[in-house]
This record gives sequence, structure tokens and C-alpha cells, in this order.
Amino acid sequence: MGSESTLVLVKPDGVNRGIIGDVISRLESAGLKISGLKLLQMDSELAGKHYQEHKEKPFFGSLIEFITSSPVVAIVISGPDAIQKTRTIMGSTNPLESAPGTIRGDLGLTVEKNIIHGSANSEDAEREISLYFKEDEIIEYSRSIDNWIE
Ligand code: D4T
Repeated sequence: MGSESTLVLVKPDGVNRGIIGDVISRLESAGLKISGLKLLQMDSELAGKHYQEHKEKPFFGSLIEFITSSPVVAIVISGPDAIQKTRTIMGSTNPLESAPGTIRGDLGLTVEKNIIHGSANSEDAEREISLYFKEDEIIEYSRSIDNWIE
């Protein structure tokens, strides 16, 4: 159960619906820690890099338009098994198939408007974190509660 980091985005639908706090709160309540945090407007270049694996998919154009349609919140989330833990709290891609209690199951609307992105694996996490954060924007610190979590 090693500590690791993952990249989370609160997507434009989450920002515009005013549920940034709810998303962050669910991750924090599960013991995960914020190591980096920013609001930013993605451009199509960054969006293309982020979603490079989907370049050939039929939904790619619409996905890029959506993700660049308003600011997003980028977060580096850290903790034991942070990648899998975050994916579990997110729920599955399609909110209609996400379990209640997950972010997408409770708050998501469609496969596109599904509130949150979380890195799929450690390789993606490393690549995605470096797309959004410089090294000195990620802060390692310990909280007293970490003794109860790690
Ligand atoms: P992300 O990458 O946002 O955490 O989502 P997932 O890992 O759960 O889902 P994914 O890689 O299969 O899809 C990436 C992203 O594309 C959107 N999408 C997906 C879409 O707009 N239309 C579609 O038909 C699919 C399959 C949603 C998430």
C-alpha cells in the first residue's frame, strides 16, 4: 500500500454546476490529500495532449470542445493507493452505470458530462501530472491525520 499521486480534473460541468467543493470533499473524506491545486482554462493543445489516446475516437472532437468550454480544476491527489482509490470514488465512465455513492453515480449526467477525470494508471498519472503542474507547484507535507490513514 505505497503512497502515490494521481491527476484529477473537475471538468467544466462540475465547475459550472458549483460542485467543485463536493468533489474535493469526497476525495478528502476518503483520506486522500491535496498536493497541488489550480483553476485553469485548457486550450485545444493541452486538451489534445491530455486525451492523446482518444485521438482516433469518434467522440474526440466533441470531447475537446467540451473540456475547453470553461475552466477546469486540476488537482494532484496523493495517498496510499491514490490512483485506484480515486477511480473507485469516481465511479465508472457512464454515470448511468455508476454506483450510487460514487461521484459520477450521484452527480454525473452523461458519458461526456461526467464531472471528474482521474488518471487510469501510474504511467498516465505521471504523464498527466506533468502536463498541469511544475515540480515546485506540488507540495509534499504531512498532516497529523496521516497517522490514521497510512
Ligand atoms: P477519464 O479519462 O475522464 O477519467 O474517463 P475514463 O477513464 O472513465 O473514460 P475513458 O478514458 O474511456 O474516456 C475518456 C473521456 O472521454 C469521454 N467520453 C468517453 C466521451 O465523451 N464519449 C464517449 O463515448 C466515451 C467512451 C469521457 C471520458
